Amino acid sequence: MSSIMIVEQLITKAEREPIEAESERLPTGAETLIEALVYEGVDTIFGYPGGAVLHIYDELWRARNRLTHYLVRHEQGAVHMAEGYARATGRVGVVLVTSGPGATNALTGIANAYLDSTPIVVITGQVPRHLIGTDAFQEVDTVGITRPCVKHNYLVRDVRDLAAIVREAFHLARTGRPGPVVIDIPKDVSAARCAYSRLDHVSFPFSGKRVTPGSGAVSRAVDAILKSRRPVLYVGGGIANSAADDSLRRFAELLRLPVTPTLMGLGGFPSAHPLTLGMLGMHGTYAANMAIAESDLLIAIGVRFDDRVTGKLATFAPHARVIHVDIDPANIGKNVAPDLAIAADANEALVALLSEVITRGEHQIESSRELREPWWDQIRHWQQQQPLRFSGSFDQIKPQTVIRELHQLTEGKAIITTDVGQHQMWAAQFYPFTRTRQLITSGGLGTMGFGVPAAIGAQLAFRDRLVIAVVGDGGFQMTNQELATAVQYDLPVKILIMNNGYLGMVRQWQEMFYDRTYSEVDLSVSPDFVKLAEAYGAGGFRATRPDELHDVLAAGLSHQGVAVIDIVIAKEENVFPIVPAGANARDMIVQSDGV
Ligand SMILES: Cc1ncc(C[n+]2csc(CCOP(=O)(O)OP(=O)(O)O)c2C)c(N)n1
Repeated sequence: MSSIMIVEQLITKAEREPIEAESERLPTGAETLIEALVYEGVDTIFGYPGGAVLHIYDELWRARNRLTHYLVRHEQGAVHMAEGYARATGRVGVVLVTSGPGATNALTGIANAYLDSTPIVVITGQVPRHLIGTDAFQEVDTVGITRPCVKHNYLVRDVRDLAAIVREAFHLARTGRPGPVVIDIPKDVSAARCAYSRLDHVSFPFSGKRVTPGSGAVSRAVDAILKSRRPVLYVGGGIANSAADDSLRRFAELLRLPVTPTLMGLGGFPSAHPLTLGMLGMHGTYAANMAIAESDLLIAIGVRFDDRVTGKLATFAPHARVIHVDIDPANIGKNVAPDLAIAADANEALVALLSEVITRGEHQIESSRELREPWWDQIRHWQQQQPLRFSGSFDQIKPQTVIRELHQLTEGKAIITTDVGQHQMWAAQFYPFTRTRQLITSGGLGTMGFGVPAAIGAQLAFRDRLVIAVVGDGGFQMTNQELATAVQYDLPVKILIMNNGYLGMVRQWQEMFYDRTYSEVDLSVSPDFVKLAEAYGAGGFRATRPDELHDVLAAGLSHQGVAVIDIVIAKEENVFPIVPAGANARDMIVQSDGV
């Protein structure tokens, strides 16, 4: 937040023109907002109307040929759709909701976007200025309640600031470490008239400035990397955000460095590449976690040392020196103090590292590779010793099989969104993602209910691609009303419910760490998901036996419209490996009895 505050103080406001409130010829705040959005290239808005945004909705109707509004069924869905759209495309997702409950319903999505560095702009209505602070109908302090989970937010007090604020908001959302920006517009401001500022005249002192890596730091990093015997490249969501996947692959291949992605980093490095160790962290692979535990040098790029990755910080990578590359200086040293920090865009840093390595010459590169041959022997040993595995079953559908089957049927090409829970981890482990923006999941906040609306947003961006939401029976019931949105706009998402009749991930923890006391995790009373799908006008499919799985999945995936595929899986299957919360990699539990 701190760097943004500085930006705010230095931002040059748009040239203001005198208010002429009486003049009917001048545009209203609502019109100004629409023009400013169009100027930013926005053609898609997810939203839900209400009293405080009626002027804006009225104007939106007139602008419907230029801006398409998608009416959701709950404001949380609107924000997740905007996130899905932004994560699939790299563009800024846009949301419009009303004051009070509209804003509070949007809050979960805003926090989700903040933790996953997703660029969105959320426009909220507010009560008229003279009623602010009076506990007026549908009044909440939106700026106050969103402050801790936005990159920046605004209460627009003067219609003359509106155009400049919109420009600034988009700039902030998409630059540096991307994130959510909220613009709160009182109803009377959206009605007030003024000549809007010439949008192309708004300037930002930092807009042309790129955060480039310092050559001294790059050179020291290359020294350390070339000399290291047990290095690991630990990469996260920053790879997708800075389109650094090509540079990352070239860098890893040149020095033959092992790579482990976080959940958010999956796809940033091809999952089937011989240099990948698979995901690290709580449900990471044995090889990835052991490599971190034994590493002498962590090259951390676009990551934030999240506790689901590090476990107990004091024992995380105990022998490693750390190089941390991050575009957000506030992220560096937040959890782990690095030995060397490079505050820069991940791609620029990788390009600089790559060219520095090349200048060192063939000989140094070759001897550095040779230095690490024993390290690769050790890694291959771990991989053979404990690969990701699970036992098959003749009478129950195993969730890991479902994901493998899904991978085969989609030829590994689908965009996959997920909810949060066991199914999310199985998708991460068993669907080999090959490119950035292919997996869209709620990593930081861990928001159940994310998967379905995020899939709708991604499908809207790519109408011809196969977009599949892999969800649990719990999370699905948090946002399944958005089936109506998908059907209304003919967005043919496929929803794969991994139905275990439980809040599976919580049940697993209760089984493993609370003596099998299954407290309040039973979801055996749930709707018939096939009938529910049909009630919404979607296709409904169900498999309960292993011999049905292939055909049911294939039929559901090739269904023309929206489809819900209910797969009844083994109820008490667990996700392995697991590093218990707060433990370290060496405490990893790799399999359960009988598996
Ligand atoms: C909104 C929200 N509430 C609670 C949780 C805590 N939580 C994490 S996983 C989980 C269980 C999810 O169950 P389900 O959606 O059925 O997926 P499964 O784990 O069975 O695959 C819960 C309750 C959460 N992540 N998000």
